[in-house]
Amino acid sequence: MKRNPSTGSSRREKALTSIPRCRWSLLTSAATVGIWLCLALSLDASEPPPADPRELSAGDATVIDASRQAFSLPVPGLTEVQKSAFAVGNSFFNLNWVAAPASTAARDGLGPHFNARSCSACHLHDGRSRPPEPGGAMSVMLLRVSVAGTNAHGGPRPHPVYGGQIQGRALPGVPAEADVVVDFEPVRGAFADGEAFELRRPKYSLRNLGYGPVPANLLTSPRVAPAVIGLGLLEAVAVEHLAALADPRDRDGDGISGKLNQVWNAATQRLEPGRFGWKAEQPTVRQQVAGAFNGDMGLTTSLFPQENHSPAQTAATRQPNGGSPEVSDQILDSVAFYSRVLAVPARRSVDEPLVRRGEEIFRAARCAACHREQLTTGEVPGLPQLSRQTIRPYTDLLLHDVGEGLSDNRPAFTAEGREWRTPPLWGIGLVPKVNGHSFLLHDGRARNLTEAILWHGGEAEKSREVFRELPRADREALVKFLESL
Ligand code: HEC
Ligand code: HEC
Ligand SMILES: [Ca+2]
Ligand SMILES: [Ca+2]
Ligand SMILES: [Ca+2]
Repeated sequence: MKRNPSTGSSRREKALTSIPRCRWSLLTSAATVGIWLCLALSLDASEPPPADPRELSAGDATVIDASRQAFSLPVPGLTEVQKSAFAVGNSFFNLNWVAAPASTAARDGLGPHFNARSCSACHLHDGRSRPPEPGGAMSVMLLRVSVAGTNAHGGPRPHPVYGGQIQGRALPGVPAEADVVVDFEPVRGAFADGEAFELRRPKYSLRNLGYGPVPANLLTSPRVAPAVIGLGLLEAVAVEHLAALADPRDRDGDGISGKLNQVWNAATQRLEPGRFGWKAEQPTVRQQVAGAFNGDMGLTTSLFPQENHSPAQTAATRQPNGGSPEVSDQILDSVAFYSRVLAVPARRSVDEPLVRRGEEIFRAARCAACHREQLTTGEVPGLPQLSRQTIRPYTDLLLHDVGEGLSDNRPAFTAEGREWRTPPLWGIGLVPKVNGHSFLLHDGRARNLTEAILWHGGEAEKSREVFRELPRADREALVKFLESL
């Protein structure tokens, strides 16, 4: 099969950088022989199976797998030490944490307030979660809350009692904060060819409030859990590269702006560009993971040493904890490592005529102005397979105004209500296989790809209109293209 000459040469460089970790070169005293053997071996080992370069969504960090496990595989070529860190991370990602005190001190400290007992409860198979059935309460997605104003770092200002997130579950003897019930109202429209469609707009209500009423003007932001693939690569794109894609004042007048969020990094104690989460509110994977331990599971880390309850939640403050912190740095780091090195599955059906037609439409409709087809990663120490890769994530990691219809009216650092981070589209076609559903967008309101596109407004309104005006066959081609990602 055809091979991209540029990936060929970067592979050679990568093989060279991985020599020091090669057992062969350590075992042999004839260094040069060892190096050449090692080079041959590592070339062999790190080379992905032959594939069309367009299928390699994540360069050397791509895996060829379209099964239910497609999001759960490590990037190829991890060292033995890295493989064991991955295995530890994997087990703590899937583990059900328990209340303290427990005989198993390494995994106690859950709650008192929490949304789920494990990471994988929401990120099932390292994938994506879904909204409840109409009229049901959230269980694998969450509601961020805040009040007007900002905190000391310019981020959302937590509600004085309920904090920054509603936790719907609690340990025995502690009130849960609330059930977040979701209802939908229909939004009707039609394609230009006359075919009607119906979208659904979610409405949220808080029931069974455990700590008193909330103000009517409480700011809320519902979020489903995104898939956890390719994050080490997204973390490795140089800030300058992203900044060069940004056009906050739309100087080039194409109707698309795009800006980096500037968020608080709790480790460096500085404002830094945000990359992770639906509003790019987290600067690093590690902080996102520590935030999840804390906010979603009630587990403290060295990064976030305070439990997630407020002083007013007295029943919660009286609960025993699972150590200080409850999650050791070693466990935090292994779960963060795991979350960074989950690979991206290769594309499928790239040469099918319908898929290729869809790809042309994707470009012609200027979807790629935000869902950028290619980015390049910088250097990641110890991980040559993430370094200097040409990746096809279909995101620019920038915030865009996508219209009032999608607004949560809740600012988060520099992100306004209507602004969301362009989500990566790699792997999106495998969500039904991995997670058994096709719900999309930050709150899972879209029931399929077509509905997701139809919700685009604001800077993406022109793109949406191009889609709405397409003949049916072309709309299907665009969807087929997205399904091939
Ligand atoms: C209650 C459901 C839930 C649980 C439990 C949960 N997450 Fe998440 N996860 C989410 C949501 C929702 C988001 C998006 C957050 C946002 O937009 O602010 C997210 C985002 C992420 C991201 C960033 C993905 C991206 O593309 O930006 C990572 C990494 C992540 N979670 C890892 C974890 C880990 C590790 C754990 C366990 C320690 C965990 N999550 C537990 C719901 C959950
Ligand atoms: C102005 C930037 C922009 C343009 C142009 C744009 N998008 Fe998006 N897209 C976004 C943002 C931001 C979101 C997330 C919105 C949300 O979740 O509320 C999104 C979400 C999506 C999603 C759902 C992703 C997920 O993980 O749930 C799909 C699919 C998608 N876009 C496809 C397209 C297609 C196809 C086009 C062209 C017809 C397009 N987009 C044009 C910015 C853009
Ligand atoms: Ca705890
Ligand atoms: Ca709370
Ligand atoms: Ca512009």
